Amino acid sequence: NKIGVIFDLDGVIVDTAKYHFLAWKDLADHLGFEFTEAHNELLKGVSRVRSLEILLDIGNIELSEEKKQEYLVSKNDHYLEYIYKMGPEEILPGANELLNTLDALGIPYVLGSASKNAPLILKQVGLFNRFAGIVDGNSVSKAKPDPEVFLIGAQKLHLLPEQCVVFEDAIAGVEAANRAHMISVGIGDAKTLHEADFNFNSLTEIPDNFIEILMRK
Ligand code: B16
Ligand code: MG
Repeated sequence: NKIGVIFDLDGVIVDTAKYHFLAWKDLADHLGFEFTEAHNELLKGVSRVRSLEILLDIGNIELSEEKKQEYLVSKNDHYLEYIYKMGPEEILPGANELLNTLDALGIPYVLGSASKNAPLILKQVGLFNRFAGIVDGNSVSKAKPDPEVFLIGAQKLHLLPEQCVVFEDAIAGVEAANRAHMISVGIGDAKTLHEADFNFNSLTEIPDNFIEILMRK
């Protein structure tokens, strides 16, 4: 049977969460409150605007729209300083191997990320040209857990949602895939991502024949 794959970016292909953390923490420092790695978990898979709202809630801070816009820009500028230092060595273990397997089987794949920086990040790590399409934070009007990002991904794959397999590391992303009626594969803690159809701790733990088994379903 025909299938296609949609990959989340942060937490599946690369770990940019650590750079988001550094940039958000810097803003929290500036605003005078503590922002921890545990807090950062709440921002995974969430849009930039929503991330700022969550951060301000943590610090119990209210800002004008104008100030918020200013901080969104400065946070992203700071974040991009880290992104411009990224290279292919930052591709997460197992990702290249999985893409090679998909290529060998002739299975198309696209990106489905909340990040507006997704094309740049893929270029930095040398994967931009491998994807058949990119759906990112610039192409959607509704953020995950809304299924929009993955439904556009299915269109780019020329496949029905039921024929799409989504690799996700965030709860909101798994929920978006499920709401889109796609096959959801959770990458990370299985307890956290228990709503996924399949769970693996990392891409390296996916069995060699996993994709072929999905094709037979
Ligand atoms: P940006 P993903 C998400 O990427 C990140 O997990 C999330 O922490 C971030 O806020 C969001 O992208 C937006 O990123 O500020 O670059 O537009 O996991 O959906 O690939
Ligand atoms: Mg993610």
